[in-house]
Amino acid sequence: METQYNVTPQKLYKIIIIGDPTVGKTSFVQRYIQNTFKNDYKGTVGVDFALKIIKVSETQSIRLQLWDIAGQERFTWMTRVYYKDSHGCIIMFDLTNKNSFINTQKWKRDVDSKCTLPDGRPIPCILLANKCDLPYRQVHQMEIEDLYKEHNFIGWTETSAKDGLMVNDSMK
Ligand code: G3D
Ligand code: MG
Repeated sequence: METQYNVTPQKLYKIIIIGDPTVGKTSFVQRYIQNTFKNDYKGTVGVDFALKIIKVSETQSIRLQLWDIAGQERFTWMTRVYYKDSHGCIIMFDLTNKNSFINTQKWKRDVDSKCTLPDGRPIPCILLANKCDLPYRQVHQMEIEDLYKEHNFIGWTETSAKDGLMVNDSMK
């Protein structure tokens, strides 16, 4: 929510990250916010928040609030609450897990059916193909290209939360 009483108003953008369990959502957020990759934490429960302040010009910065669905990766009434008032959405899958790719369509439909921008347009969604550092892929570039177009994502890219590949670039 945007605070009305801030002395130096900075726009706050709520960005949600969704996708099947274990595709790398939490790792991605950690990489982006702290530039670390940890192997040892265990799946969190509930919702995790992370905040990043981004300088967009000499005089202007914005606040990105990242919502990590953290262990609630099911389609329930809960997701509606989680999606509410978001400005942008990251839908992630794991390149080595075909099912997680197929399910990105469900995630997209779930967002679009439950939530829009205030003006009624769909929440802009980017599609991230994570774990591109791993050799054995189950999803081919052509399939991603087709799905991204057909389901009106604003873009897609391969990422590696592990190696920090395309993490900052995709967020920009
Ligand atoms: P989630 O939040 O979507 O459920 P996590 O996913 O961030 O918890 O990551 C799930 C597992 O995938 C973790 O492995 C994590 O280390 C691994 N992972 C995340 N991103 C990458 C990546 O880009 N490359 C590779 N190779 N692995 C990744 P563990 O073994 O800890 O369960
Ligand atoms: Mg997680």
